[in-house]
Amino acid sequence: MASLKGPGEAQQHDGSGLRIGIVHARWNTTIIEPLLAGTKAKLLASGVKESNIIIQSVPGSWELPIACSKLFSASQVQSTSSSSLGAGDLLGSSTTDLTSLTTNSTSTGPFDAIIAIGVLIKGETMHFEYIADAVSQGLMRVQLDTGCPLIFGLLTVLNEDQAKARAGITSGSHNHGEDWGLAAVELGAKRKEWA
Ligand code: DLZ
Repeated sequence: MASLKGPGEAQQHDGSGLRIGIVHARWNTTIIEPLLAGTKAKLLASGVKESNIIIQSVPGSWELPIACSKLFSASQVQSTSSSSLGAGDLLGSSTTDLTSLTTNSTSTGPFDAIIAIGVLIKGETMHFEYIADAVSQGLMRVQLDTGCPLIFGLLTVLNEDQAKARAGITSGSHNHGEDWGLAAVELGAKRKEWA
């Protein structure tokens, strides 16, 4: 029986003309890694070219809103930027920094969607609540300010088991990164229709 949860059946969207940015945090790397892999797998399966997937990393989830904002601006501005967020993604090939975004990248032009990926695991203090709230609000603000769909790939979980169950690591569990990849393609394609 189909699960109550999840985005439901959606029509397939063609990602072949899309340019997608991914910004991921490095905190909780063992969870981030499969989420990133699941995201990328669905982008590629939807026809997004590998050269059109640009991956950036930041230390933690707190940095996701500013990085998404800067990544989008850099993709719009064709002049050379001297800033760098210190890239170093977990999957290798398409990692870039903001300088190469406008100079060396195999694809250019503004992103059709950006996916922000982070994993916040609740600890003993109020840290989790503050970061979860601020990052959620920040990502929504970037999305509305830029008009670029920003996919919310932020897990806010109470413990490591919950995180693993959402990264497809535990047996029978679903990798939420796959949903984020599909959402980016759907919103990227719709954004072109809405333009
Ligand atoms: C400091 C911190 C803590 C305690 N926990 C997490 C977490 O569970 N997930 C995450 O993505 N980042 C965490 N961070 C790091 C902050 O997001 C941020 O990178 C630092 O406070 C530096 O600004």
